[in-house]
Amino acid sequence: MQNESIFQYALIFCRTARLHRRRAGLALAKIHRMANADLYQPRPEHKFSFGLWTVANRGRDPFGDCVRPVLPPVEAVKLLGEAGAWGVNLHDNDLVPMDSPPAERDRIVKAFQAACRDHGIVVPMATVSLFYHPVFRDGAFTANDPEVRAYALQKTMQAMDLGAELGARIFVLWGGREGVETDACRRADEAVKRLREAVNYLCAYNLDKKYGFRFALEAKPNEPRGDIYMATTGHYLGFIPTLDHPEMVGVNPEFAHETMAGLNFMHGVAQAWEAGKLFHIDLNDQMPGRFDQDLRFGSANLKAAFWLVKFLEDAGYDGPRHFDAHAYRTEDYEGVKDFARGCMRSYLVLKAKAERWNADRDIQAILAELAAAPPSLPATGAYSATGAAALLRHRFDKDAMLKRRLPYERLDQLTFDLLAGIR
Ligand code: GCO
Ligand code: MN
Ligand code: MN
Repeated sequence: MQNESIFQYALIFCRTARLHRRRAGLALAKIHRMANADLYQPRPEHKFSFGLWTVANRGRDPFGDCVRPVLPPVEAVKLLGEAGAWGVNLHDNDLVPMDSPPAERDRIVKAFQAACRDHGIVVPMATVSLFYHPVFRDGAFTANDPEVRAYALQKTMQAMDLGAELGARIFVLWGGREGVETDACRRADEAVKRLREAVNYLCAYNLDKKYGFRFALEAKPNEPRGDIYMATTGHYLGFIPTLDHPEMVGVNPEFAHETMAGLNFMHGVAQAWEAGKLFHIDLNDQMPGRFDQDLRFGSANLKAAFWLVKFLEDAGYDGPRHFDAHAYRTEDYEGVKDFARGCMRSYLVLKAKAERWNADRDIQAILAELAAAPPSLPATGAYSATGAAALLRHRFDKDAMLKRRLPYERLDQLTFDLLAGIR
């Protein structure tokens, strides 16, 4: 009898304990979920920004008309505020229609500034449309018509005035029309000279007006032109040191653009960073070999997006993380909000994964092994005559060198497992 009641008591105890364990487990999972939700929640310090032209994109393409109604700039700012973004960027004519009378311009700007204040949104970057109006059909700064070139300068100076008024400190120049369908139209080095002249002029205007802009030049290989002169970020990195004020000018690499050119985007970003020239960045996604897709960040090339985020975070890049992408043509504006939230969320998920990667013992052990050097190896950091003599004397044991393992297969699989969420 006594044994039975002890047994029953034990049974009840076990059941209660199980229940508690389950409850504790559920509570833990909830805490975990909440912590993660917070981790993936965009905050101002993440500096997530979107172009007005991205969330207000109406889904028109060369084959089909708009699928979404006009989204006025103040509405776009509201949408971004609700989605949790930090900043909004704009072309001059995203906000102020071309040739608006001054009073109308000022009214539009005031209303926009009020919307930014209401929704806690800043304007970190401004740019200029030198591609939309048909007058730029042969380019802007590189056009053959000197009147078009002068007009492009005037339009850019006015866009700088607007950007400065809105508090922007970065000015992006994207020469989408600076290119050719036929090289019969001009010498390609003449185009480089014209571009240099224009950027020099704008730098001088920046100094004259004391705007304090940093220019960020954005490359693209093609689209809308058959070929665009400054095809890659690397082209611009070669061009910048030839300017009158190279310190004032950097780059704005875009994921889609380098991917369209078949390049490794992160490598271009890393070179720009290393040169102190990563003034801005355009994040989106793109399948290689396709038209310019401007997909949601991280949606097409998960691994490439991971290496990029890891690079930016490890390097300590603290500029804006700008999404130059747009929602699928199938979406309404609720879907556009999902798109904007998705860009930021994916970045933050990959940022958390990068932290995990850096803390992973197995990964770190492999990296440490890879970096190890034999103590007898002569130093080659800086040249000296004695150091060079020691290096010339040194006998390299190539057999031993070949025996050192390079476990990149394992390293990559560990990365895959980590990204797939099973590590
Ligand atoms: C594109 C470009 C543009 C520029 C923008 C800023 O492929 O259309 O990426 O979106 O980034 O014009 O200058
Ligand atoms: Mn683009
Ligand atoms: Mn861009």
